[in-house]
Amino acid sequence: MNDEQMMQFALNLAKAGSNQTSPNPLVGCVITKNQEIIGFGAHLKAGEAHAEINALKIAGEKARGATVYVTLEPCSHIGQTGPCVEALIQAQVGHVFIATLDPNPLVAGQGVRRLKEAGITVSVGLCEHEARALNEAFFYYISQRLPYVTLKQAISLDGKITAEKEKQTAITGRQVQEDVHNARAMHDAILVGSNTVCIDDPSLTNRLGSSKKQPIRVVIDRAGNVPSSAKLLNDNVAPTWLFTAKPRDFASARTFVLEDCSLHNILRILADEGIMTVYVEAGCQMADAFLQQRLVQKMILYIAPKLLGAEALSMATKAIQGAFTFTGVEKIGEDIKLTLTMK
Ligand code: AOF
Ligand code: ZN
Repeated sequence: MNDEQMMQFALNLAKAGSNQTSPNPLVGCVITKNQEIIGFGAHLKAGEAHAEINALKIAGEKARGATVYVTLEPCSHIGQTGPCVEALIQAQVGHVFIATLDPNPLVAGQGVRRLKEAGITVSVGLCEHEARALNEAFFYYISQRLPYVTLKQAISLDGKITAEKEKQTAITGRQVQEDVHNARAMHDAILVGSNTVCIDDPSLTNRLGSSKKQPIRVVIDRAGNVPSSAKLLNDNVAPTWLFTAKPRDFASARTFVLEDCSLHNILRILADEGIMTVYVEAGCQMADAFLQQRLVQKMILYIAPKLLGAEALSMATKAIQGAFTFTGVEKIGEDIKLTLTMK
């Protein structure tokens, strides 16, 4: 296998940690000597060993003079685990291929510098595009100190999200529901506004997905409208965090009483709490606010083959042009799933 194939193998290994490393990135590592793989590893969970450490454990003494392929710049800081660069230097590896630099301000080029200082050959940029795509959410989170936000909406053929204000309209079918539950499991938090809780009384849990993972439920309730009887305050299936300007006290929810209840401030607090990805399942108003304030990185639209008509409500109050790029299209049951990223 050539260098690129080795790095591809490391990228595939990284995926072993999918949906379980947050707020850490997915990282894979392969160690070779004389064209033979002598070690490999992945980062599997925040707080646990980094990919390089797992790979070095397998390689042992053989790592001396070996070539290392790692999908992210090895860390140079002491976080929950020790610095990987020091472990690589100690193992006396000869050459390190790095797919992409780590934008974490604690690392950001320092890893490369330390390795070079120790006389190790370093090559950066092999399969960089794939490596960046793999950790899109992490890169956004670590550089912006904001969670990567995915906005989900179910719409009709004529782009409407509900037939009547303050009423829920069932739009898409059962298979979309399964897809949504799987998406919930892939995020750290689900976010809704108080209107959605008051009108739909949703559980916002993952009941139909293939994994058992339950994200945190975040409710923005500025005016303190959410009733204590709400399902998500009583079912104890997943943690519920409530952001409000009015002091409220729910035994079953973590309440953040804020003077500044702006979306940006709430997202900043979520990021500081280690929430890397947020799935917004809000109704008209909240979804529109996220879009108008450019706080969305990805949008998932489920389109149902029905028309709701001129009286129905559309998903944006004001025009937004040139902001999105289509990145995927898929048929799910009777409906269509469109994926878009923010430009
Ligand atoms: C690596 N290899 O496999 C990973 C890295 O708290 P810690 O010690 O786990 O550090 C987390 C940070 O380390 C994370 O934000 C990112 O910058 C880097 N992740 N680095 O060398 C790995 N997962
Ligand atoms: Zn590390």
